[in-house]
Amino acid sequence: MSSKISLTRYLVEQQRQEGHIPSQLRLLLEVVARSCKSISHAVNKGALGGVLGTAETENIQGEIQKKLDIISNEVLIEANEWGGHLAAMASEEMEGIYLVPNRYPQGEYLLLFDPLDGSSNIDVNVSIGTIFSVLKKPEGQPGVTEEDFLQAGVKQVAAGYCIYGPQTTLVLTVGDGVAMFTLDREQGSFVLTQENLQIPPDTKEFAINMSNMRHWAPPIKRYVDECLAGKEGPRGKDFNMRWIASMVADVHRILTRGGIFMYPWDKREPDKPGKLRLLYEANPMGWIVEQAGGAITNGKDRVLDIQPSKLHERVSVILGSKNEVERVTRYHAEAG
Ligand code: AHM
Ligand code: MG
Repeated sequence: MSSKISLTRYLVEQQRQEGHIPSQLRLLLEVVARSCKSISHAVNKGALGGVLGTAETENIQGEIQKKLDIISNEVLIEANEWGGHLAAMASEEMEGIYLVPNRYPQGEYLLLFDPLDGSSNIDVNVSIGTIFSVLKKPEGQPGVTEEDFLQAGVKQVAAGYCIYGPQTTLVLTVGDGVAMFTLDREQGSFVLTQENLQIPPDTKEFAINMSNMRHWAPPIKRYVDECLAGKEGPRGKDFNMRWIASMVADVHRILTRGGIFMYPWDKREPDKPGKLRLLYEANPMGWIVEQAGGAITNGKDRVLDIQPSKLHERVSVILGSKNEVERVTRYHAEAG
């Protein structure tokens, strides 16, 4: 790339040329990016910033919160509440929705986020990230309710994640392909490093937590068994396996070089559809993957078509290289 294009310039040009980024949305995305920069600084400081370890609290899902989970949540709320671009926010770390206080102007967007995904990797210096999704507040009535957030993934107007790894990288879609920005620490700005990311339709790499194998449903077991059988098996090729246990990092790898990621339903918690959250994790990641030519299903249906019935709804996730996702989905159909 001859001249550096900052995130700000990219968004301004998108707004000008394509017209699909209204100015409130542009401001929103800039503020989210700025929040990610702050979170990145906190993550980088680690033990020196006193940010590692566990807080004394549990979130709504009954999970013990890490200090950085709480810090990241606060950073996103404080940065976004006053700009006039939002009506309300919802977070994996908060039980109910967060209304923009009356003292600030109300905007027309809703922001949803998993402030720090991959909590189990925080203290061990492995990549973690922030995932976000933007919806339009339904028109017609004043005020915002939880109902307003219960929109299918196809209704998203922007989605992205920021990965805090060896580099801090922001990946974004507004429905016109996927762009990647790398944080230039000296300049303090995100710089466009790749446009039009594409996930190859075929792959030889899968990502799943294999320790849960004995709990899986037969179609997942069948798919993974066939991968493990390698060249001698029905697939006729060897597969590699990777599991980082941060969805952002596992999906980022797939966006970079293809692959399939699965966190399927399993028998450990038979009444829950899966572990990952539909609104904060599956929908934004799913839209990014689709925008890059990949696919996402819950084994049966396209995840982005699911009508959510509650804020913290969970879902089974199979995403990545299109032909592999279709194969796993077909195995579910064949199993009846
Ligand atoms: P979190 O949002 O509490 O961090 O949980 C979600 C994470 C995903 O990033 C990752 O794919 C999964 O949980 C890892 O789960 P496991 O520890 O069961 O392998
Ligand atoms: Mg998460």
